[in-house]
Amino acid sequence: MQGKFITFEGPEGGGKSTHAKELADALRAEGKTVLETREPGGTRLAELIRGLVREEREDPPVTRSEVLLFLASRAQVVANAIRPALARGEWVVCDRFSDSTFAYQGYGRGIDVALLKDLNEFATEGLKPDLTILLDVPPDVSRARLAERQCATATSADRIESAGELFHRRLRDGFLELARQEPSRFVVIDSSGPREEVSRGVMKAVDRIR
Ligand code: Z5A
Repeated sequence: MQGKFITFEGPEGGGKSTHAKELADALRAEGKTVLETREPGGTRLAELIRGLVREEREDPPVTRSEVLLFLASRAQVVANAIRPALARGEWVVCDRFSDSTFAYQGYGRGIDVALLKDLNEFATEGLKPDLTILLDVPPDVSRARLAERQCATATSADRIESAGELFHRRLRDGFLELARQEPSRFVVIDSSGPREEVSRGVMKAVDRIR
């Protein structure tokens, strides 16, 4: 039996990592085998690519390289981790996936979204999530949560987090547009409210694919 594939998407600070982990733990508590992974990353080579795209550097990737790096990371994690887990009948919970490319590099950076969808089809060999949970937060909430975290962990914003206000508005609108285009795959949850409420929304969304 083929497993189930769930992705978390949305702007930074929406709680994707928090809720992906919580969901994976809840599914394990039900006795399911769960692969918890993330993008970019999820395999050794893909984690190396993650470092390349996120760090501040003197020669940052131009937008076209950025696209290809994210897609290279995705091709690795799909072929070497996600597809094998699904074939074993496991549940896969992934923190970001294809919709992040459409939102960040497409709506955010201005690359043609239709072209990105074709390139993504090549990288994933057409793999699509059974369910995508979009944790939606407005840019001011996103900024406040990131600032709080940076303060608590004494870190600074990475290369993508530091993009300007307009970029972050286009990004959020882009995610919402993607959700409007595929209502049967997406569930949009307002993630600016209390954590427990978001958790309940996530579990309700997952009931759709059980
Ligand atoms: N990227 C791309 O451009 N193209 C692509 O194709 C892909 C990715 C796949 C990955 O960074 C970067 O790569 C990302 C997109 C780009 N750009 N940036 N920047 P990442 O994976 O390291 O970071 P992220 O995905 O943006 O995650 P994040 O910043 O860690 O946010 P999050 O995972 O959504 O949130 P969190 O870590 O669970 O929570 C953030 C904080 O808010 C934390 O302190 C929580 O305790 C708090 N939190 C969470 N929920 C709540 C609620 N409900 N109330 C109050 N506080 C909360």
